[in-house]
Amino acid sequence: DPVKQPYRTAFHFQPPKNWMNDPNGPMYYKGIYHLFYQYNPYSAIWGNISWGHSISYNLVDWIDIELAISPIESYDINGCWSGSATILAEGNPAILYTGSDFKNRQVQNLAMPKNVLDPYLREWIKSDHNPLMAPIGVDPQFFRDPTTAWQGPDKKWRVVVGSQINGHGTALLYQSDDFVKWTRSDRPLHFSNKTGMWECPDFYPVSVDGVNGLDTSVQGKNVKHVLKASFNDHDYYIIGIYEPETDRFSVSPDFMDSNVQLRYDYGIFYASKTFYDSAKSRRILWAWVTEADGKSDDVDKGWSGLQSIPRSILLDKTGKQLSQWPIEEIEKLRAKEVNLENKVVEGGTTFEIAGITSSQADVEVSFVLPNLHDAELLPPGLLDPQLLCSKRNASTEGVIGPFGLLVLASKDLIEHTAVFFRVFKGHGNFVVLMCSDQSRSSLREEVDKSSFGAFVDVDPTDKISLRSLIDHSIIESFGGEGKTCITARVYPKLAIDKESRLYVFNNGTESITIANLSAWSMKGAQIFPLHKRRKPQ
Ligand code: DQQ
Repeated sequence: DPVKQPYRTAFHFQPPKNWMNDPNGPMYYKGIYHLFYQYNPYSAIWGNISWGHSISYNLVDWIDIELAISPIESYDINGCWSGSATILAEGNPAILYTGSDFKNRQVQNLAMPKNVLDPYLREWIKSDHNPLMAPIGVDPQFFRDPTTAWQGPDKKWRVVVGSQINGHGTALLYQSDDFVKWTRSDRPLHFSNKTGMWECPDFYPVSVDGVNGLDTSVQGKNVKHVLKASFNDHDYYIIGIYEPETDRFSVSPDFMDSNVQLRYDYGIFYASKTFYDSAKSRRILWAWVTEADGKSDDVDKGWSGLQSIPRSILLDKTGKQLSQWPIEEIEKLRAKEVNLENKVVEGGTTFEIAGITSSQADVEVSFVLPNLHDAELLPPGLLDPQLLCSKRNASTEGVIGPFGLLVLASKDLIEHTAVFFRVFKGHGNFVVLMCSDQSRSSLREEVDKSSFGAFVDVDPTDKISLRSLIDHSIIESFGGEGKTCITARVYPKLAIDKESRLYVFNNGTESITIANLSAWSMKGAQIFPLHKRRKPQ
């Protein structure tokens, strides 16, 4: 009932009810996409962690099927925690996951499909050899989340397990000939004394000059490698060169090295995982998007947690960062469209984009800016973009901006979330700030309304683009064609369903021009358990 469940999403993946966290073991197998996820089958709070399982032909519509892995063995009785799938050399999938064992120690386990001919992969058999990796010489509380494995030129499998050594983030490296007997390398793949424990590491190649994603074992000249780790509530990544002969991974800058921390997303986005989609030669990123509402509200609404829209991920042309874009399949949900072209938005004005279902929408807009010579100076001492976004929020007048969208807005704008840009003069260059300002997103008090922000590495004398996917209680925004992404959760009281509106605003003194704006109503994806599928007509 949409009236009782104003925050349930229409095209973001969520199970029918209960708690969900990390995406696990995403893969493409025999024409079907699989998504597993950390799931509590009994309630809307974390616990009894099992692997939920959903399958899809298009990454948009999902059939939720039976649990794939449940905590019933001595080596996973306290939870079947995160892990990854690997397609083995003969084409069969295998899952490595963390078990919290009968003594609450973290161990790594293997599960294989009962029947590799079943494209749904409904039943999974845990290996008789479990646990395959025990926390010997590592703290048993900090030993989890195996990656997808890759093969070196010596045909040995390698896998990384997240850990901490002396309190610092570590990617432990294991090797195996047969995927069952694993030996830890003396040297971890990577270590950083500037962070704590690394959860859900991910390690994969990206192409330096191509437009395709790469399978996890690809190595070579035109390839760089990405290491992602989840810590401090965020997913950070570094880019480097991996030598499979020596298993050395060299990076510059390292995690926390420079004042620009690379993150997949500067909003709410955690414990992410990528996989290689061999059907479309792309690498796809999934992440858990938590609630920003009180725990008791989660229990009342009966569910907690979303998955992001799957994103195609590539090395950006600069080679210095990644860029992300919602998978093209999501565009099949676009329905009614409204368009604008070459529209001047004068300073201090706001206008509505009417005619679409604004609570469930996809908006793409590109802005052309005026001469930037009067742009404000980057305020000294305010170099942290998130802080800058909360100190100079959407209602703080500027020169070039703030300009952008007001989404999930009530008629009188009492409630709205502002997704916007501001352009500053830096040291000999212009600096583009992107913000998602939730401070006025809801009249409800208990909601976390922190602002998010990050810089966008684009030239503002060119166009600046923004895309926002709006789905009732989530706004995923992509600035500069996916160079900077910000995901927010919001819980409006007034701006729900048909009461929700979309506006463009410019709170700078200078006019800006909308080169193009397209906004679409989005149809709902079909996300159902198997027994609730609609019969074909
Ligand atoms: N969630 C899992 C762990 C992982 C954490 C447990 C990250 O395996 O480290 O549900 O959100």
